[in-house]
Amino acid sequence: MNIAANPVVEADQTVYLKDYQKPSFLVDSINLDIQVFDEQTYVNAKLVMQRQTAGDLVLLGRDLELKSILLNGKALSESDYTLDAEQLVIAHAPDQAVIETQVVIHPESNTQLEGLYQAGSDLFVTQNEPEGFRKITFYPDRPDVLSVFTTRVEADKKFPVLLANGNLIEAGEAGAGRHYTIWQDPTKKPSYLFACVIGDLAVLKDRYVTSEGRDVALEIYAVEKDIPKCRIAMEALKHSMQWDEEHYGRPYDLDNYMIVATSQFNMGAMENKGLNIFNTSCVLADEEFTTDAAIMRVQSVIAHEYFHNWTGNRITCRDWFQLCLKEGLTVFRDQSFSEDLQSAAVQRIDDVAVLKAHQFPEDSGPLSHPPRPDHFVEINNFYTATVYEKGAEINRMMSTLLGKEKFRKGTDEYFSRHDGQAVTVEDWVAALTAGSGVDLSAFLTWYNQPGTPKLEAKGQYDAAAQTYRLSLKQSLKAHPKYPDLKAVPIPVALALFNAESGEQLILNSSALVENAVQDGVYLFDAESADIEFSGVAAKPVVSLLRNFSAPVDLEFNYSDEELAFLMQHETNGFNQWQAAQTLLERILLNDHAAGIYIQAMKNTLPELIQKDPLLASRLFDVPSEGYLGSRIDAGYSPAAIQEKRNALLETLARELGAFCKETFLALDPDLQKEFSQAMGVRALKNIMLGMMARQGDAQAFELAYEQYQATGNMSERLGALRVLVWNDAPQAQAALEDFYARFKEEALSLDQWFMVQAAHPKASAATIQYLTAHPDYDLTTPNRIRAVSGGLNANPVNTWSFGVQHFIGLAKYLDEKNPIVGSRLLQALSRWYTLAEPQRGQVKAELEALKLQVKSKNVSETLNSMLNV
Ligand code: B3K
Ligand code: ZN
Repeated sequence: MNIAANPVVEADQTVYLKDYQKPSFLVDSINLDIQVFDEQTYVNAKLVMQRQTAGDLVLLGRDLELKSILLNGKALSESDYTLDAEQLVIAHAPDQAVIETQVVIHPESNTQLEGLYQAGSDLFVTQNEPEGFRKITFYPDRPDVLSVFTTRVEADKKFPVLLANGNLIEAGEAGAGRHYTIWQDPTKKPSYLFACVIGDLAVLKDRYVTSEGRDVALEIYAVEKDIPKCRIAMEALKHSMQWDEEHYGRPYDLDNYMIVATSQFNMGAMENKGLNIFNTSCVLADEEFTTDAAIMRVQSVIAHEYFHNWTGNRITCRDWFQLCLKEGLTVFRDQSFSEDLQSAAVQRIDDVAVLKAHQFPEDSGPLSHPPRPDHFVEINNFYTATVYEKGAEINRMMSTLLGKEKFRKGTDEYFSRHDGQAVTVEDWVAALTAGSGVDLSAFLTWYNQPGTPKLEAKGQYDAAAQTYRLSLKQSLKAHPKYPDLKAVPIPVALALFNAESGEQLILNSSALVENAVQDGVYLFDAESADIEFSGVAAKPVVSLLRNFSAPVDLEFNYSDEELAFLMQHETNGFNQWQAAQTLLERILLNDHAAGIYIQAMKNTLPELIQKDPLLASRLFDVPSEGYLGSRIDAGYSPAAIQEKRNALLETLARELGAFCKETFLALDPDLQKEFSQAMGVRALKNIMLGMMARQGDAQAFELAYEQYQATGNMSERLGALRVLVWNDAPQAQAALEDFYARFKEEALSLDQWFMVQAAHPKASAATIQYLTAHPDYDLTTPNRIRAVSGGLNANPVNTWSFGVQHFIGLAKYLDEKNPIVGSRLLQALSRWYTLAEPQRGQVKAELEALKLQVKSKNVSETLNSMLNV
């Protein structure tokens, strides 16, 4: 009857936070009947609705073929409602309205991976956050409409697994070789948390008994051959359940928890109530097939989605502007969980490295937005580093300020006030304030304005008075859309050290939150302030922003010697690493000499390698070319940065070469008891191999090839493969062929084969052409696209030459096929305006030409913002 056409981009489709209005109708219950056939799927829905405020009854729907609609049992004709590409509106609906619709949808040809879609020949899954449910049926598809879902799923018996959220209440035959199940979810939830799965999958089962005595059935579904790779995820799930009970007092609330793995997924995973759907990359973990980093990521994403059960599902967002309410808090929770799994310092280092490499550049460029944006065109474009990672930092700051106990009182208050509700960032901060007894309302400013604050600090020692004075100043770069930027509260964690002995001093200052202690925090909430420390017998070395206590850009004129001192004596591992990073950045961007860093490494490493090999490995992190580029706002030359960085790597290899070889030969990951330690040893050995190869050690390639062949561990195998391939070793081709033969049936491992070649520093347009024309390259699988594009983007010199065509071509293709992924990948070019001419003008012209060709809201909005500099 009616086919809603593809949405057309109109002049202004901007949605504003200030325009929020309550929905006029709520949904008490929904009964869904989903019948999947090869060529189409029938969806029948019955919504029991009640008026809440005056206004039309609005049902959102996209790409739905409407077969029939009934209101309170009476069929409606086309004149009874208005229907366009986005919604069906019934004016003057009665206060009690039972709506029954029948629609036809086409998951078998849904390439956007949103709504219900076919993911390979044996599987159908859903992805409904943020606005996918409207592609399944007509519904008030917004997070502030919570309802009880009962779902019947029917399909051919070639799909033995039929899942939906909640409890299985019925299953049976449906005739003609078909069967069905009926599921009821007792918890009221918004439609973005609805999920169903139809497929041929095997299952790994386990159980967990909650602190309340609830016996929960745990199930992870994957293709048969991947079931052994689900064990680490299962352990992580049980661990997460226990962790949330211990740290937040939150037990699980249903009788089952299911996870389904699919290789076709736009992002990492999705927290649908009781039925998570995961990208295989975030659930399959096995040392033979996946790297240590991937194993850590699996554990953290499992925890993240599980933690959403309370922060996101039981308490959800009132509207999508509040996305960071659930994401920022849940990321903070999963980061804290991961700090318990490995070296806590390294977890913090890795989290901050992501923040600095992605969020800081985002916040200083044309895609900058507040953690809680106040307008958008396409909400899918706002699943950003700012919403997630900066959002997490805001929560971390409040938790640092409150300390464990008060923060817990605050979160307890939040859960008891708002369980079952759809709320705002203001509600969260108010509950934390009420529970802890500490006014946190000033932190709302962090949520509402964009930009990374600059924190300038100066220190002055007065020998006669034995005082040390620290002067602080904060500022934000002017932003055209936010003229009214305010000072934000910045918790500054700090320490003073005796410059001679390296010992940490007791802090004496009435200004500190924690006074007369070794570990102090100062809450800096003005535009400028001075703090004085008394009883300081000699000029100290100060360490600022310990553990990265606030997401700010710190400027303090440390001498290189002081940074080297902190590398050796700081007891906070994060600041130890940060000191090394600052030193390296100065060497690379300001031409400082490398000698001090090298000496500090020689002094620090022998002991640290024994104590925390993972942290030791991170001290070798030389800031990436991409990160260095992001520190330059104009006249950026990727080639000049590459040259400098290579020169530094040569120097390091020369100066540390002997030490590296010795360490490589002495270390054995199999002698380590803890996973974190073994992972550190593997990381160190791979770095050492790289150094030896760069130094031209004749034995390096042999040792790498030996490691490649002898190991059964993916981190070791891939580490060796990288050294061989990136240095064009004689064994490189043989190793690549071997890797392909070994792993051609293992999609995640094969992604690494693509990535390693795309990330070759000397990759060319021909390399990318070869990879994207390879029979295993697959434009319907985001993981594979990301493997090549991400690899290519590891070398900015390549990104900004032949890479431009690659990313523009992809954006053009994905604009129609999968705009969520297309928009995301295009952001690789978002810092085009910082390039030196003529590159700047060339890329700009390409982007402007692209703008005339794209149609999706996703890609158009991103392009418009990118070009608006
Ligand atoms: N909430 C989902 C993200 C959905 C993204 C939609 N484009 C995963 C997560 O953050 O847990
Ligand atoms: Zn999340």
